[in-house]
Amino acid sequence: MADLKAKFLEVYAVLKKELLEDPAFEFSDDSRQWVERMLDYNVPGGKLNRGLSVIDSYKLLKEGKELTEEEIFLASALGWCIEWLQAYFLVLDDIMDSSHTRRGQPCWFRLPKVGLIAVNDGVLLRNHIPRILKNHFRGKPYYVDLLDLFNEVEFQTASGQMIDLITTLQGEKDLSKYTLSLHRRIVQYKTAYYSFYLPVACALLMAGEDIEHVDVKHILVEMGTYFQVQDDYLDCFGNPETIGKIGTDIEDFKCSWLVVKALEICNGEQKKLLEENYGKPDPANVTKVKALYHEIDLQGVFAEYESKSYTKLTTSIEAHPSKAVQAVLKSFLGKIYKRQK
Ligand code: GPP
Ligand code: MG
Ligand code: MG
Ligand code: MG
Repeated sequence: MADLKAKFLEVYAVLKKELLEDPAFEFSDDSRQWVERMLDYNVPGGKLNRGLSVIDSYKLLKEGKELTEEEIFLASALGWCIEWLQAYFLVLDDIMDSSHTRRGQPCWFRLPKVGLIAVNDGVLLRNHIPRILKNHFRGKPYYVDLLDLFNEVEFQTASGQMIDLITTLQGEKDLSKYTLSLHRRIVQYKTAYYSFYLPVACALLMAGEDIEHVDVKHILVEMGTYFQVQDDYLDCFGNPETIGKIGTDIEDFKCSWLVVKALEICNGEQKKLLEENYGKPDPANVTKVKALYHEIDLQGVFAEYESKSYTKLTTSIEAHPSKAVQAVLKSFLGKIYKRQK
């Protein structure tokens, strides 16, 4: 595994070098330095779970056959395309969420020399993906399907992000619309498709399998939903040192799983406290919301949700007809169950 990660990181260096020598643009020293710094700051510093999953999944689909160097390279390149997509989303998401830190460092747009140049950097990161695909997959029979897959998933994510944002609109701060079904809709689109379906779909395309035929979308979307519930939980209860970011969901009036559950449990008085304090930037308001979350034991509610989700997902996985696909899904679930970051 350590070996695989080292190889994966070597591929990053190759892809970066190609992008910095892209013949479609005449780089000056300044512009090349900017892009290099921007990539190093935003692309490789995460857990790399999504990217590594492509190689992992491809291997499992090949059922133990030794992968060639070329296969490892290509699966890694696809993995990096997902990491690029993630970097693009996060650079922009942090602006939209007014976040301060990411992966243990200031958000890119918070750097004094960067600011709103980060918006264009996001656009550049997004444009790097088809360039990587063109450089390495143009001759492959699944090239068009890959482009189509990335486009579809990006559209779904941006649409999910839109509903995440418009539900918090100022002047319409109304907690009564925050239900589990709204939450599910938001997280399915903003997180599950690109984080869970996309890596497996990439591996399936590379292995020459028909994505629709294999029927894994449903389980992966369920897993992605569980993953975003964890993200919502960690936003409030996680250790910022470990998760590398400071939560902003309460200040941002987000339709987080925590507030949805709190609304289900609260009595009238507690609901009033929530209405008065949720979605305000003042730390005093945030503290009151957090104290209420503790009072109603949301940690316990989450622990129960977590173990129930695990059982449900395991049952769905075991019902899948292919042992190889089961192995892919179990490996995924194993990586995120009870995660602390
Ligand atoms: C995660 O939401 C969702 C995304 C990163 C998708 C962003 C999509 C765009 C089109 C920009 P989040 O805000 O809860 O993530 P985090 O907690 O990591 O900030
Ligand atoms: Mg965010
Ligand atoms: Mg967000
Ligand atoms: Mg979050």
